[in-house]
Amino acid sequence: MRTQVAIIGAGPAGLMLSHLLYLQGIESVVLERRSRDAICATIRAGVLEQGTVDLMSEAGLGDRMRREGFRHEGTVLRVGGIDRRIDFVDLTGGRAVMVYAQHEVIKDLVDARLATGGDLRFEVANVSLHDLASSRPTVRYDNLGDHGDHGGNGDDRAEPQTVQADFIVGCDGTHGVSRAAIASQALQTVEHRYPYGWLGMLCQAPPSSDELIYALGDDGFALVSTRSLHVQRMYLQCDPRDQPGDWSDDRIWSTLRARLATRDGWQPKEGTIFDKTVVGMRSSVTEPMRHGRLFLAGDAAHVVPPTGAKGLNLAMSDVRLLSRALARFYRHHREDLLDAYSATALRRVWRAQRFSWWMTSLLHRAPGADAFERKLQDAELDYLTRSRAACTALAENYVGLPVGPLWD
Ligand code: FAS
Ligand code: PHB
Repeated sequence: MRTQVAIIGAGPAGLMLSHLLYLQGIESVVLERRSRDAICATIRAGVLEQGTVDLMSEAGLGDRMRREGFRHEGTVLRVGGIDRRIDFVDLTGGRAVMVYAQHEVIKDLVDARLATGGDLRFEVANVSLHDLASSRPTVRYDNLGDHGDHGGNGDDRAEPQTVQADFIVGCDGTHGVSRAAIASQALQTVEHRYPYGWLGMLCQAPPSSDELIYALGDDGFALVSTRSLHVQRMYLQCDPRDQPGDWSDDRIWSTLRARLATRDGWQPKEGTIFDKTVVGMRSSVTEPMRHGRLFLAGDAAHVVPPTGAKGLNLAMSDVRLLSRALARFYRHHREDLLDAYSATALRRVWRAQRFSWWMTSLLHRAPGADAFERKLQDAELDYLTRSRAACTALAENYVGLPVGPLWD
């Protein structure tokens, strides 16, 4: 079977790329190892930066996001029980963020792709990439699912399949096969691990706040986010080796109350916790993001700690760039943007890495930090909460640096 672009992975990167290529009249096949239900139920990110909101709208995917998402024009930093509001709109000339869960974005993208005849193949296995240096790279895989009703080619034989493409794009996340298909000597991966993780939970409760609260208490970080008027998302710093079972509901709520306490007695609105996960924290970047006819996008190429809410948004900015480059290739037979993709994407990736590392280091208590490091952290927080310039730097990175000549 032949196509123009073979995409590995139906996460935000793979699905948005497939949709953007469709809008440019470029055909693609998306190969996903999990089921449609599984990817639509994966609880992950929650914040769309301005550029992602604009991309969703421009791509005709913004209706439900605008109806069911929450535009947040600022956020609250709570340090030592004292609040400092970061006013995004004032500090960035009108830019803001949208709180709209990643799995909702996935649902919108899957619906849009299937409604426009997109070739999404779920529950594939044993994906392998071949002939990446040639002009006819191929992907081999086994069908495990029934593709008859998932917009595939209706061929649900359980035998090895081969897709020949002009290009392959690895959107298969941090544990995918695409990056591994590139010889290690052709890549450089740098990584930084943090000495803490996040316990994330979902609970049935009303919102505790109109805006997100990023809090630093004496013993660590806490974050109050939201999913709807009835489901709330909260996180707290934990040991990266913790398991969800190490955190009883009582322990979660007592820790959140302590880290979010203010002098006027503020407390989170509690409710039934129905989902708990522990995620480790690391920063990782693989360079270059291209090898012959294979391109990498999203978590397949880079991972950031979730504090700055950049992971999903970086995936979207990668595929916005790549879709434009592929469109220029097919429309004008020019490869200049394809040749520039890796360097251009990596400039934005490293800006997001820097911001995510800075926000994470600032708002977590590092075990083993010495007295000087603690004092330095307090001084940085004190400067941030008193300086408009420092607040502007946080705001412009959090809402997302504008896309365009100035920044790319
Ligand atoms: P994804 O990992 O989302 O998607 C990759 C897809 O490829 C998956 O569907 C996978 O099943 C598929 N795949 C993998 N291997 C394959 C193979 N061999 N063959 C076929 N398919 C394959 N970011 C934030 O901004 N805020 C957060 O709060 C946040 N929380 C997170 C919590 C967790 C537990 C994790 C793991 C990540 C979190 N992230 C968060 C980051 C996350 O949102 C990613 O940045 C985002 O999903 C990146 O999207 P993709 O690059 O599409 O990768
Ligand atoms: C979320 O709502 O999942 C969320 C919000 C802000 C972050 C990270 C995660 O920085």
